[in-house]
Amino acid sequence: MEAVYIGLGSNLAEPVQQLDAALAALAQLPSTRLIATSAYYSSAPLGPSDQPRFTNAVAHLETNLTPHALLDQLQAIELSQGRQRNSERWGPRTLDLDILLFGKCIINDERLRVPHYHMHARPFVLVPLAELCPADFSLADGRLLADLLRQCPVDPTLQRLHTPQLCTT
Ligand code: A4P
Ligand code: MG
Repeated sequence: MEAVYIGLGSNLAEPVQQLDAALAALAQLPSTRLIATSAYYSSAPLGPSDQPRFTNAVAHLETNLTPHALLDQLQAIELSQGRQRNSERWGPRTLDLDILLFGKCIINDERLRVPHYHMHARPFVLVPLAELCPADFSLADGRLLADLLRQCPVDPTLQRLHTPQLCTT
């Protein structure tokens, strides 16, 4: 089993409920266990500012799926929750599921970049991820999560919300 961390984000159609439903779906994935979830966090949108605030969280899974099979499953969950892909970069969405880390794998192909390419600069990813990881946790490329957190600009809009009930099977 590989330890995998998934970033969840939503800013449309009741974001908290979108994340609740997504966690329930992650808990049902084949050959996969939902181990833990971070608290939910609210923050101002990164990118176009004429869109609602985002709710974000990170989930820790263990899986026997391959990275690409997991991506297929995540995209199916996004679609089942009304995700519409359009051309606007960083635009609003009902649900975004990103593979942040997949064990110690480094992947760079046309479908997948892991570790996720923007995670090192995003407090709404690093802060919830750090809730789930030991203090000396390092990424596949050797960077320490604690160093990334220190170097990341502070987001004054980031607010911690509640911790969701863990919905394991
Ligand atoms: N892809 C490559 N690597 C990965 C990966 N590690 N995990 C590919 C998931 N997918 C990956 O994704 C486009 C393609 O990326 C996929 O087909 C997959 O093959 P997408 O979900 O269709 O597009 P996207 O989410 O719009 O792109 P991107 O770059 O992931 O968007 P971001 O960077 O997630 O930005 N502000 C706040 N506060 N909180 C947010 O969560 N999110 C965004 C979206 C903007 N502003 C935000 C937030
Ligand atoms: Mg995405």
